[in-house]
Amino acid sequence: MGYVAIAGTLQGIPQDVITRDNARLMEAHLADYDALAARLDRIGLDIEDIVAKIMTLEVGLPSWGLVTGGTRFSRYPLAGEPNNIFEKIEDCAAVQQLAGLTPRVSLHFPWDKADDYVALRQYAEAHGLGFDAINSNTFQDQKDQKRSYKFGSLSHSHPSTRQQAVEHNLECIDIGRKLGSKALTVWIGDGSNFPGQSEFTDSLERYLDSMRVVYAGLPEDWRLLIEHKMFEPAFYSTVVQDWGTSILCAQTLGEKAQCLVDLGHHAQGVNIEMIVARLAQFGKLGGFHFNDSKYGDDDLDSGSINPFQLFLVFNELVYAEQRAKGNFRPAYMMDQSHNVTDPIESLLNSARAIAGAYAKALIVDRAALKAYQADNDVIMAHNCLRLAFETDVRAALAMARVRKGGAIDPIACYRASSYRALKAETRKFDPYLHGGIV
Ligand SMILES: [Mn+2]
Repeated sequence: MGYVAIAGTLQGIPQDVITRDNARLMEAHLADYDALAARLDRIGLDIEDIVAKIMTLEVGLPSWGLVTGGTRFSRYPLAGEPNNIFEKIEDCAAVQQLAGLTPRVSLHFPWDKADDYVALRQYAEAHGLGFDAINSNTFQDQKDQKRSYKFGSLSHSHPSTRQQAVEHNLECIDIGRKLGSKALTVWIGDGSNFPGQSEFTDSLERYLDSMRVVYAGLPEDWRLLIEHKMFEPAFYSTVVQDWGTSILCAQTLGEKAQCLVDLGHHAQGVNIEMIVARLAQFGKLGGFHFNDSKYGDDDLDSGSINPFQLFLVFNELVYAEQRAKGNFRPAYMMDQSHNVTDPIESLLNSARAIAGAYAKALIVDRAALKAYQADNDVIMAHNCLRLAFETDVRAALAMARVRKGGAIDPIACYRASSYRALKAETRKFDPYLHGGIV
């Protein structure tokens, strides 16, 4: 294989590139850090505590997000993009090296199928990576598949199609066990395009019957994450359309079943942070798919459209974390489609946006907020959140990255490494090959 072993790990971005780029920026970074430390000190916070917390944040990378995405119109692939799961792992390792908070990869089957999962696990571990939730796929037909998912999968009207979809999910669990994963995420495209096409109640009943079999196949320490989505590909009704149906299903199935919130899967104007609070309050917040959107399920980079919403989501997560006293570990993952950017650069930006929202939520003065709320001092309660949101926390994020061996400016460092251009020399490239989510 074409990788070079450095200090026991296989590095995609040469260490000397990171060291050189950090040296170039270090003086300004330390000045910014000291200024932020002084600012936080004035409101009774120790910047070291904040940095230590940021360093605990872990967000999974989506294997399908390393390849250029596309729309139903077209896809414009990038020279040097990965062609298989091993090359995707290499790119994930580059993101992890620079960003320092993405130590796991979330796989999607059958897209990421490999001949030898023991070898895949060793390859990932050699790159300093583990595996997050496994995603099943019963929203597409695969070559040589016996029954079509055109009219649904786990909720299909025909028992043989449901059985096929159940078996695929059980196979995903089996693969996940070999890889050291601890969760299965199930999103189905099942629904209807026309009133009268299917019975809402019957199709949900069939879905639950199928999911009971999948649930029974879970190892003891696994979770089953149910991902809801309001519409698309079905445009009239969707079987698991919102968090209400999701939590009902999770409660029906049992303790290991929890809800996964994808930020792009809600109606415009829905208060997503409130959904997060509700799911956390009742112990059913299992995980996240971070992304951003302007119109629908746009899968844009986290924090690129509505960073205030991302902050408000983390404000609820931090509150839930504090209430739960250590018993709160939702699986944080990204789910994005990078159509016009280099996927690695988008993932680096997203990692920074997610960590930034978390850091800002950490510096909310919760005691003051509670007091303002109790006094119905609306402006000051609101300003309590605004003050945290408007604080520039970039120096704290950079310090967390540097202490993990990462970059002060991840994208500048990535570009300095010429990583993509070097990959373009060795990876095969077919501009007409369609892959990823299109
Ligand atoms: Mn998703």
